[in-house]
Amino acid sequence: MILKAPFSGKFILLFTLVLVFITITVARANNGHELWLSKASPTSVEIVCKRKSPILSNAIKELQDGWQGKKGAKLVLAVTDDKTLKGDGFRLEKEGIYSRTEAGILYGAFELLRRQSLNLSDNRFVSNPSYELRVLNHWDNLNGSIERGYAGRSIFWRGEKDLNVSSKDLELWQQYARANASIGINGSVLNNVNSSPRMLAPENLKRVKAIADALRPYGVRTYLSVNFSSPAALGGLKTSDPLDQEVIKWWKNKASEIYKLVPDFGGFLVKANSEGQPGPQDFGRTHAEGANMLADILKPFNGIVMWRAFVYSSTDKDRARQAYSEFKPLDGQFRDNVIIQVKNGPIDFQPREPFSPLFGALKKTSVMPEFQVTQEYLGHSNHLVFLSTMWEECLKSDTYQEGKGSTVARCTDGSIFNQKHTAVAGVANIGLDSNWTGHHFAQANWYAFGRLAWDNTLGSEKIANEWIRLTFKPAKSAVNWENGFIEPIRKMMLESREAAVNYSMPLGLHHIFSANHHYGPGPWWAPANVRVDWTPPYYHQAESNGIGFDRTKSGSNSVGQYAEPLASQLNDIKSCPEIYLLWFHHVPWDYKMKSGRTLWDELCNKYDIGVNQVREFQKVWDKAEQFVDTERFAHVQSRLKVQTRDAQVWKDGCLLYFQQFSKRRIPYELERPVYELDFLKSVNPMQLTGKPSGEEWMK
Ligand code: GCW
Repeated sequence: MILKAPFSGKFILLFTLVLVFITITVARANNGHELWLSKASPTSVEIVCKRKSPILSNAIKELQDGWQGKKGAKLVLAVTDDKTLKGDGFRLEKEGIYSRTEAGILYGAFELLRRQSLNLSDNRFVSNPSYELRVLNHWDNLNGSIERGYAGRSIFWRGEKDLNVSSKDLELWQQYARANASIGINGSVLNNVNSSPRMLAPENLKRVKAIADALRPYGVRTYLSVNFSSPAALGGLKTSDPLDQEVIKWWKNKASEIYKLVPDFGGFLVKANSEGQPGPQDFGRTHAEGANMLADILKPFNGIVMWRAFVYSSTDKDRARQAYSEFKPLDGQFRDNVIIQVKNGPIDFQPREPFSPLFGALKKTSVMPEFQVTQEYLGHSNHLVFLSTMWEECLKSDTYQEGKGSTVARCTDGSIFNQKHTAVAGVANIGLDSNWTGHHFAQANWYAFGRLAWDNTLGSEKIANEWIRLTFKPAKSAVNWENGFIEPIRKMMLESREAAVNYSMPLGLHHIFSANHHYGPGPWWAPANVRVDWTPPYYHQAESNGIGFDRTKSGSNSVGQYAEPLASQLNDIKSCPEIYLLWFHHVPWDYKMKSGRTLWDELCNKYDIGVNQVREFQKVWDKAEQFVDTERFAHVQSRLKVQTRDAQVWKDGCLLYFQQFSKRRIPYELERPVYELDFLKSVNPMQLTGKPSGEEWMK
């Protein structure tokens, strides 16, 4: 088109302005889908790799697409039998990446690229994984919903009527596998531990095969959660008794069917005799008998059984004691391809729990920690909570089971006990939301889980630092990037879990949620038709003389499940760390805390500090506006508002409720409550300040 001279100047100017505007807006919009893997344009690199395989092709592709090192460098990728390397460990040398496994070379490639992005110069070292199996547990149901999922629907399932595998599915699964590989995760359990027997139906297994095929080129093995009564419920047998020959035959056939489709299938995850799930005890058999039956069947295929220790009955007087009571006597009875999967704490993924006493206590059995990446008890995907510090706290806790220094990490990674398999699991926080995890900062929890699974000695500060730098890239114009952005954001992340503890359950309080959504406060919540061990008063035990669960020797004696000298330390109110005080002790309201305050005043202070911490996070984030793309900025800003309101609700709800027992004033120097207790009791906290989780709520 030829423009007439008088208009052309203006037109071109306008056109250019519009173009610039669009470019800036598009460049500044970032939906977070790329996670920590956004790419800068690469320089050239020559890769020499004698072997050919899908995993190695991916390693080569990653290096070629992301190389930030010396232009034209030559890099060798080679599988070696170097004995200093363990499992998928790798060695980075100036001239190449070496590992005993192909997956190890892929991990080495990602590590090298990460170090290039972070401008780290020392790129010659050996890195061995802490755990052999680094597994995400998806609590995804076949109908596409996700139990305790807050980032949209399942990436794997959308109902049994729609099992067709689309090219979009394949693309997403591949992106998912790549993200996992970039942080060393090498296994995925594709479905909920509350498993439908239908999971093992042939139609569904066909889809499992398609998923496994998509994950395999990134070194991610596929596992399934199985329902223990599948032989009866799906197979039509009369029983699912693990010692019944027909039942054993049924499982054998099922296993061969699976391995025909997925030759490198990882194995089964089982939630048995827990929260209404069937299990061996239904037939008078033990957990060991149930687990061993499956283990024997999977053994010839090199499969494993991850058997959960998350069991408790409604009649026992202390839920915190039950997993230990059930499993400790079975130590030594499990096959070597059974791994007992133990939640980090003795109850259930609370904002803070002491470590589970099973760690280090099972000495002849493989034990794997289970962490929860999804924020069931930590504000769902509405709250910014960096969980790495919580997991680090658990991993570094000293169990004293084999003397000083027997940390949870060392008790589970093979350093102390000679376990055949070592493993760690994280309950995934991933869904169909375009940013994968609902909250942009929840991506950091996925990242942190992988990094800690690879190296359980890593510090959260290092992990946060890496994640921020890889996830947010400075605009060319950004000044003061380090002190204006990295530093305050890292500080906020590192503080965020303690903030969540402060505004929800400080000083060892736990499980004081309203109802089953596990979102807002409900220390009062105790409907007559609900099992008492699902109601908050069971856990906080508040009354006019004090508050807290007496688990000392004169109480439920859960302290007795810990090794000395820890047991005595926890048992004595003076030496019990205050962060666990109300977990282990029933404490008078006027008890003198280390700060010199009474327990009541201290509790008020903690809640108040928690609210103020989140208000501070809002300021930190607002100041970060100039450094972040508009889309992610607005998203996080909006959720911080929700978090602040929720923190206020937590503080007011808990303090006003507990005040009815303490009959003491909220210290005058603290901010006053803004809600009425009756009002908070009458509303659903999810509707009050939060929003439905998932992407739709931004619309
Ligand atoms: O945390 C509780 C959850 C249940 C979950 C269970 C478990 C999958 O409230 O939703 O079920 O733990 O870990 O099995």
